[in-house]
Amino acid sequence: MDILQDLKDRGLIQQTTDDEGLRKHLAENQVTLYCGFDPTADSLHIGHLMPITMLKRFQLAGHRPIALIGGGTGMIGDPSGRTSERSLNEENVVHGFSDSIRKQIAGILDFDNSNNAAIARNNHDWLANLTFIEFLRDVGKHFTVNYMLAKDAVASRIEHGISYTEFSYMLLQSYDFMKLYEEENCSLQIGGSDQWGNITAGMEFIRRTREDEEAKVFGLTVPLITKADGTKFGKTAGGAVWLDAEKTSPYEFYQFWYNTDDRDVIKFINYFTFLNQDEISELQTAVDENPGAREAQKRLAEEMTKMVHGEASLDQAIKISAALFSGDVKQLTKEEIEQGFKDVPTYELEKQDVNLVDLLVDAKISSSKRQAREDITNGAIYINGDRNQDVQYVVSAEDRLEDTFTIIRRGRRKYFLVYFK
Ligand code: 383
Repeated sequence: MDILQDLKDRGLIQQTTDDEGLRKHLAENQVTLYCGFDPTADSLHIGHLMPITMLKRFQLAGHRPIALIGGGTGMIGDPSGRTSERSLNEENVVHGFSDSIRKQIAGILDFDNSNNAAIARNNHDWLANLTFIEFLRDVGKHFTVNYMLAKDAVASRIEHGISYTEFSYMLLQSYDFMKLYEEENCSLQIGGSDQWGNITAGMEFIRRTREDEEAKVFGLTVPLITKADGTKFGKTAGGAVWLDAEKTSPYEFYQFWYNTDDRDVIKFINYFTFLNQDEISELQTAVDENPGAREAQKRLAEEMTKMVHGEASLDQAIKISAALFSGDVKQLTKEEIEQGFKDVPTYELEKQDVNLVDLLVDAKISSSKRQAREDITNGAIYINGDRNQDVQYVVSAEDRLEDTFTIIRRGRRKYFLVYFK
């Protein structure tokens, strides 16, 4: 199997440093490759998923992936793709972030495989002990400032200024590549297209310091993800889509993928899932012939939620989605209600019986008492999924799911959550 061709067919390759050389290298060797992740937050987000699944694709093809946690580089801050200086985090904060990130990656790559187990390394292990004198003599001496200034990440920042700290970042990443080349026989670094400058700097460094043996190292980047409607990928009204279930619930995560535009869905399936081309062309037919059924979106959401959160969380996300769609919300558990109704207008009050008309007004579900009565008699009001047309109705303990929630729906889709404390 030609892995490079498979990746190309999926649109996963932006650039390689030497297409033919890399194809041959991969065909003839079990290649050790790496991608780095800086601990700049307590969780990775979906922008990191393409490189992670990329590592996994190589692993499935028999190669050996290294997830490099940037415990050292995370103390410095990569200027790549950024218009302004980063603020520095405390060392113990970076350590905490490193741990969380390592665990997230461990859930996706296979670390127990006997033939080509993935490994995790942390560049804090070697960068933290490097003295400044050593660094300047052994690393800095191999780079001209001219070369560094020409890199996009630096050039684009010159006008507004870049600290010496961030300016130096590419040297640290270069040192990592050299280190992993020496210690792990790692010959390929992958990353997003924002990493091209850092990856090629590392290759340059390896070549200069190991002139003796004509080092064979390669770089590969994945494309920036674009959307048909021109908006930024990976952002929702609520901000970034995180891999941490506490920050983005599995239901929200599922919904994010489910809401993919028809024009993007097949592209994303190629980018992110492990479905083969036959399965993908079937889904393409489904999009063409019956887009309303959203079969491709459903499959994408399922594959991604299962990969990141596991089967049980996927089942739950599907259950919540179905309940919200049909209106039949009574069978949801407390946790499921909390997940599914996180972004729904919520009204809190003490546990008590309350007149429905008053509740509709107080919770701002209806604009006035008169409107509330009209909504009720028109049959627009549902309590926990059941239509209620009684203007005298009193909402009581019986209407509290899990003794806590009353879910009110107005019309077909507008949900409100009443939270009895
Ligand atoms: C650190 C040390 C290395 C090699 C790489 C690094 C991290 C790298 C970086 N990467 C981004 C990050 O950490 O900043 N300098 O958030 C992102 N990556 C990957 C991919 C991506 C990049 O982790 O394009 C998106 O996910 O390369 O922005 O020795």
